[in-house]
Amino acid sequence: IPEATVVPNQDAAGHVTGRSLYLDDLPTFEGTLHAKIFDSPLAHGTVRRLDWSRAAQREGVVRIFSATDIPGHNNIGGIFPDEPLFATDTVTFMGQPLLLVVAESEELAEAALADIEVDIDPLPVVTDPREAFGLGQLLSPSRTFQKGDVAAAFANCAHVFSGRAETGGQEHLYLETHGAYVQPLEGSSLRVYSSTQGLRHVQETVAHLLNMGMHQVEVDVTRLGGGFGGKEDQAAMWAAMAGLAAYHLRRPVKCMPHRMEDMRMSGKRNPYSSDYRIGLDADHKIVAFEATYFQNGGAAADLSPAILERTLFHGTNTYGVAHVHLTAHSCKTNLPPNTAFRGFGGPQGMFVIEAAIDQAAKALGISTIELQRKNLMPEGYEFSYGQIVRGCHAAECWDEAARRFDLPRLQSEVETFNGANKLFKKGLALMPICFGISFTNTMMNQARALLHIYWDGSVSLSTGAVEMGQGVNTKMQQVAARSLGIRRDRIRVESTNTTRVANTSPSAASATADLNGKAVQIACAEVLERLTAVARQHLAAGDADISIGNELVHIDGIATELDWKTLVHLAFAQRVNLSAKGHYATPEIHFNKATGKGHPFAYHVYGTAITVCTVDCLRGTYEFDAVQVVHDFGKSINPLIDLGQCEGGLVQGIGWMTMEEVVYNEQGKLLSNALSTYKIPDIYSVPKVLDIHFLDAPGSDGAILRSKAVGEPPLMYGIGAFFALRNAVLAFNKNALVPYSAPMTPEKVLMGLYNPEV
Ligand code: LUZ
Ligand code: MOS
Repeated sequence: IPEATVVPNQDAAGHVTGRSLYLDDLPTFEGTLHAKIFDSPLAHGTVRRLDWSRAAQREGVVRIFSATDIPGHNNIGGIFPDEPLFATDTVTFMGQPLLLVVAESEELAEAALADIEVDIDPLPVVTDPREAFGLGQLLSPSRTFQKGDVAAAFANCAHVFSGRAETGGQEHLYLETHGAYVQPLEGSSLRVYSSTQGLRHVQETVAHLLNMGMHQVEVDVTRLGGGFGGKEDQAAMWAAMAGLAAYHLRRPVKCMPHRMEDMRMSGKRNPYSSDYRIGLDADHKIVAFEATYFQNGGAAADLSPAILERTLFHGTNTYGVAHVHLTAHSCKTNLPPNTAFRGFGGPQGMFVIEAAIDQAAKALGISTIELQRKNLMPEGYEFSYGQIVRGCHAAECWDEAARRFDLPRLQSEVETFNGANKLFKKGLALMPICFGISFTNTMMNQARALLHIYWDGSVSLSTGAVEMGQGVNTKMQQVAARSLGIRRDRIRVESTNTTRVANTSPSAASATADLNGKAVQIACAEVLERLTAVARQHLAAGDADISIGNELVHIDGIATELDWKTLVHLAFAQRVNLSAKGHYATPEIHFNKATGKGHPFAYHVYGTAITVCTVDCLRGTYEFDAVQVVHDFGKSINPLIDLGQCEGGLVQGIGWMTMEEVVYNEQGKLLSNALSTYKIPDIYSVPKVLDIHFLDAPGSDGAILRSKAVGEPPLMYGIGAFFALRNAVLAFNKNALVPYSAPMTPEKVLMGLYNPEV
């Protein structure tokens, strides 16, 4: 990254000095109470008796709330109203809230939980999606995407292979847990400080719970200590809890879980179990692909129906396939409702076709890499959902990666190493990605920005974007500074607040900088038009071209002495409006849910990763030697932030594919319920070499300043880690039985190495 292009994240200094404010750092209001949730100890059952009389008598306990205290709707569900805030007659997952204890301190609230008595008659617990499907337990109608005629195509294929692929859940493990802090305002209104990606859902949930209009609930977010999708929908519960108590008690209430409570009560990435069939012609072109996905949705819909749809959108990843038939079932199980997680069902879908291609290649005795490359989709390819690919960089990323990182040399190094070593084996795999940018629900692709220029020339900027460590505030500041032609430090990016920017879509789908950035551009352009009119008149510039750059007004590109601050003074003196609101809605996108056809994405993001790993064949442990990537950032406006997103995403993807194992027992109890039993990548487990090359590419009109969305796509490079490990195992034991079942933990590697025994 050339130094000239480095714009530091405006949060960097605050983060490293500990001065950045998170939810729990907000100054405490006088009279604040603390709320703790009493949650179900069983995953499924009928509530016979719930007795909190002893707990209510305890010192410091102010009140205990249950479903009967809700004046409005006992619902926190987003897409469907199928999820109660408090369970009443039936509990459907372990960790489901039953009561809320509110006390003078967190410790006192926590102590009172032990005095609550509950009797639950157990009902059968289902944790497996296929079993749930067999019982007809679906969260939403099943969905199908198709094009061509797979049945006929399979009949004519030279080679057909079928199999099963599975991916596990993933704990978000944002550094900052969930939480909300609610302050009663005058009348019955509330201000909600929330750690949420989705302010609108929080606002609506609290309002409807309390039978109020959304105008009586203000939501404010300064920043999150990470979200990763976990706070797209599920932050609403914590706000609803604190909101209910604050509403009744007219005192400020804070509700924040400890890490283990957060892990127990919140949903995770949806695990999937899928069946596939792949058909190739004699030339090894993939002609037909068919898949059935069983999504483990947990006990309520949450975002699972939308996640299910994105699985279908990405079912063929980067590959051109003439005949496609994909069916997906969202299965209802007795687990906490699973939810959005970086990639939003896309990674789960992509893993399946990668498994199918790998199986086909190995059965045919050809290289998986050859088969992948041969089938990369070309420009003009039509996806199963009807969108025609424009600006395709699939093959370009692949070929640039192969050339730049010398793929033949890497391959021969792996072979040489494996020939020379008995107890250590290396594996190599390529992972091409293609990720669609836009919310698949077209309605959500809108955003707004509010711009105030104060008369001293300083600027206040509000958008619907939530800063969660991804650097979006820095990007918003950059966009405004470029648009107005002024220094970045003149611009303050405000907290995200529903009274300044209403009806926000969640900061999600990698689209936050695009949507909000374009709204910023529109707001800036409006004020700029008024300011340049003032400048034109003041400088008697006639119809010459007026612009502002480097804080000075330019006439036909030549700087004048009129500076930004003076210009703003002049405009204010003339009573010119120095504020503007920008509204942006992504043009041209559409999608018909009934036919499964349309043009849902503004554009796609491409890239290819080459992963090399080394497996210790006595112990099953492994290391990643290198992940080398060519990624399509378009014309990055902030290469440093984008590089960080790419590195973080791919490491998170490697974690999902290798060491992160979400384990529930048959009773639906989360066993991987703490950082001692759930392992995420750390500085020791990241690849020794992480080399990310920026493809020289034009970006897209749909992207902010042609700088492509970067949040989610890199996560899917992690899928390469699974296949690299699997290849290393096969290098040790060519007959090893290693199912396409992620995560590939050291235990699974070890079992693969010696099954069957060598
Ligand atoms: N959230 C959502 C998302 O509501 N719709 C989407 O399409 C999406 N995609 C990725 C991540 N979150
Ligand atoms: Mo997300 S999975 O973009 O909240």
